[in-house]
Order: sequence, then C-alpha cells, then structure tokens
Amino acid sequence: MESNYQDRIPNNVDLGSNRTLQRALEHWQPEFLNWWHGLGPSDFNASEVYLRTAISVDTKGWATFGYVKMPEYRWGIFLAEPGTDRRIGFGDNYGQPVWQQVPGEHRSTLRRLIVTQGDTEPASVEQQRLLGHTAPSLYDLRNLFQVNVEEGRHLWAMVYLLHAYFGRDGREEAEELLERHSGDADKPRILSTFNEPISDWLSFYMFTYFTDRDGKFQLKSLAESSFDPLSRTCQFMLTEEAHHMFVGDTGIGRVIKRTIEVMKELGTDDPEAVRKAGAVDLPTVQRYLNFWFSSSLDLFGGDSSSNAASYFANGLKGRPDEERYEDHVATGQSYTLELPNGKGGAKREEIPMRNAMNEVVRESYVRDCEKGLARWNRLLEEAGYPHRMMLPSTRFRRTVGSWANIPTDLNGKPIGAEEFAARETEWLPTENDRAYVRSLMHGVFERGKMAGWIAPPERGINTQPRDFEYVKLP
Ligand code: BYC
Repeated sequence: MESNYQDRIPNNVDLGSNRTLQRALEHWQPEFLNWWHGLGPSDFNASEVYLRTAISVDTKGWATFGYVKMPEYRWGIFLAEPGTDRRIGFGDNYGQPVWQQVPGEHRSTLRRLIVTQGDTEPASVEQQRLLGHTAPSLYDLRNLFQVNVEEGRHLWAMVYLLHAYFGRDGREEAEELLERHSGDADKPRILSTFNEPISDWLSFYMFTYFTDRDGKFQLKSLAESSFDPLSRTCQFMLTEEAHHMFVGDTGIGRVIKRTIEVMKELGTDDPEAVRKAGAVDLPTVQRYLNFWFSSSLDLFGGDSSSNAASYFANGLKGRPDEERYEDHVATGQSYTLELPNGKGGAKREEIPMRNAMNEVVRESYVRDCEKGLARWNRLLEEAGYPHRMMLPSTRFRRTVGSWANIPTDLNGKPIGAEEFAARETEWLPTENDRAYVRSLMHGVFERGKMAGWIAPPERGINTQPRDFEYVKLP
C-alpha cells in the first residue's frame, strides 16, 4: 500500500482516487483544527515540539521525529497492510471471509462502536488541555503533546471510517464528535472516565497508565473485527498507543522513585514529612491509583452484557488476541460471575460465555495492570520499604455492572454506605490530597531541569539525551 504523505491529508488509503471522500474529509479538516485551537492544548501552539509523526505503516520506518508546531502536525490516515485472505476469527460466521464493506444488518451497531471509540480520543485531549502550563520538565511537556497529537490522529482514524463507510449518518456523527465535550453539562462525552477532569500530572500519569490501557484492550478487541477496515485501522493505532502507556508507567514509577529518595533523605516515611519535603506521599499515590483504576474498569461495560454477546456472535468485536483461545465460537461455554447477594456478601452465578465477554476482557486488563505495580513495588522493595502499591478489588467504587453503587472496601467486601462514607478519605483522593498535589504543579521549562516531586526519566526520547530541548518555547 502506497503512502501519500504529500497529500493535504497524508494517507495510505489512496484518498486521491475518491474525490467525494477526499472533499468531505477536507471539509472536516478545518473543523478539526478549529476544535484543536479551542479545546486542544492551551497556549503552546506556537512552540516547536520534538514530535513523532506517523508517515507509513512500514514496521521499520513508520514514523519520523522532528520539531513541529502542533497545529501543523500532519494528522494522517493509516491502516495496517491488508492480510491475504483474512477470515472471520470468531462468532457465528467463524471462517468466512472478512467484510470490506459494512453489512446492512450491522450498520448501526458498528457505527455506534466506532463513534464510542472515536469519542474518547478528542475527549482525552480536552481533559488534558491545561496540563502544559504545569509540566514538570520539557521532556514531560513533549510527551504530553505527543499523546495529544496522536489522540488527534486516532480521532482522524475513526472519522475516516465514518466518512468512508457510513454515508451521511457517518458524516453527521463525525461532526458530533467535535460537538460533545469532556465534562460538558449538556453534551458530555459518551463514556464516564472521559468526563473526569485531569488537572494535575499525577492524574495524567494514572490516566495514561490505566485508561489508555483500556484503549489498548478495546483496540485489540476491535482489531479482531470482521469489518476489515476497522480491524486494520485499530492495528495501526496500537503501534502509537504503546508510548502513551509507557508515559503513564514510567511517570508513576518516577513519582515513586522520587518519593523513595525523599523518604531516604528524611529517614522517615511519614506522609506529612514527605509532603513538607515537596514529594508525593505513597498513600496519596495509592488513592489516585484507586480512583483511576476503578473508573477505568467501568469502561469495559457490564459484566453480563447482551450487547457484548451480540458483538461477539456477529463478529463485530472479539477478544484481544483471539487466536490464543481454543474455541472461537464460545456457544457451549459458561462463565462464573461473582455477584452481590443483597445480604452483604457475594453469590456465584453461571452465565453464557458470550455474555461474559466484557468480564473476560476486563480480567486480562487487570492482569496487564498488575505488571506496572510489580515494577513499582520492586523499587520499594529494593529501597527496603515495606509499603506496596496494590490494585483494589474490581468491585470497589464501580458505577457500571453488577457491583455498581454497592459500597465495598478495597478488598471488595460489601460494607454499609455509612462505613464507606466514613472511610472514603482513606481510599480515594480527598480535597486536601488534590490541593496538595496541585500545589506541587509548577511548569519547569528550563532545559534538563526537573520538578522536585518526580525523578528524571532513565533515558530520553528517540536516543536523544535527557536534557535535549524537547520543546522550544517561543
Ligand atoms: N460510561 O452492555 P453494556 C481509548 C453504556 S479507551 C458510560 O454494559 P457494552 C482511549 C454502553 O455504551 C477505549 N456508559 O456495555 C483511552 C451501553 O450504552 P448503549 C474506548 C457506559 O455495550 C485513553 C450501556 O451502558 N473504546 O481508546 O457491552 C485516551 C450498556 O452497556 C459505560 C471503546 O470503548 C461507561 N463506562 O460495552 C484516549 C470501544 N460502560 O449502547 C483513548 C467501543 C457502558 O446501550 N465501545 N456504558 O446506549 C464498546 O465496545 C462498548 O461500547 C463498551 C460498553 C465496552 C464501552
């Protein structure tokens, strides 16, 4: 597949040969830029940022690095190479050829899935729009903007599908993707987590660790889709997504590393002392983690879901890495859920496997989240501290699924609403925590300098040194 990088909209979908589609997307482009100027990163549009830009899908050289002003970023449309004779990998139509067009009977469901995916991309940019002002270093500022422009490209990826395959409805949906806004009282973003404010960098790292990881799992599920253009676009999006989770993983690791240094210098792990010394105490890190992990768990949908069953049956959305499973049809199987029993405990209930697909994916997600915790806990262990970061139970603070609005402790034990209210400040960020974390947030824009609450990264970006001028401010 040839890449047309010189076109007004860079692409490898031969956009030039479809004038109507090209014109429709060129019409959407200024609306996107308007949105970027209004709700994208505030104030840094004149800065030269050392950014990675996707230029093709060639695994050896898919991106270039160089200084770019964000509004001049080349947001392109790139789909992974088509497979030869790709077949449907799961569900009732297992083994049949994949679809190059949208089957009429699945049109509205596929559109809904694509719109939901597309909605999260600009939402996250909106959530993060003010963070640039308080970046702990030029390295972090650059990473924030890298994440932001790539979420912009992921929006383009979904808008391309809507325009190319869903006619007028698709074009209308593409417009609405720019009309809903994160946290807006009248037109909020579709999924809950994408309406939460991200007003400090600890939240940003938690979001890129936990919420972008939901993105990874959802994109992997959609990469299995029988609708081949959706599958191929998600495959390529995953290439970029890895860096976003890296930013979260290393960001949280660097916060903990700095806290350990401060605890060592002080000779105490007392949270108040740590705060006085300008670092983030570990209980606060844990409370932020509890907040973002539980919020991100909701993004997988209900644990028993007829939607999920029909996505699977119809081949619209599979399980991540579907080829690892033995049975791709999953009709005769069941899954045991633990549900609240209404008496302060849990009961087990078997449901058909297809209805449990959200839970299956959520489970793999939780295993993946644990890897970061193991790394952060190794830092604590090596430094000789007994404290360990932990993931709360998947029942904790849920607003979607069987455990929605059932108060539990961090271990998932159901408790009374009064007990939850009394202990909430132990478990979730308090106003005081948030105010303290915000008080640490001051932009550090000198080359090679780092805010005092976070350790420097192990290495720079794209083999550049850590003190590279990652952003040239005007
Ligand atoms: N908030 O049958 P149910 C990313 C809705 S992140 C609000 O339980 P289903 C990224 C649900 O839509 C990945 N509403 O769930 C990360 C449904 O509404 P409708 C984004 C929710 O349908 C960082 C109803 O409740 N991609 O890429 O099996 C930065 C009953 O739903 C929520 C996708 O999500 C919630 N948390 O699964 C940038 C993939 N949860 O349809 C980007 C596409 C559920 O009855 N989306 N609902 O009106 C999907 O596959 C599914 O829509 C979901 C829900 C997995 C989200």
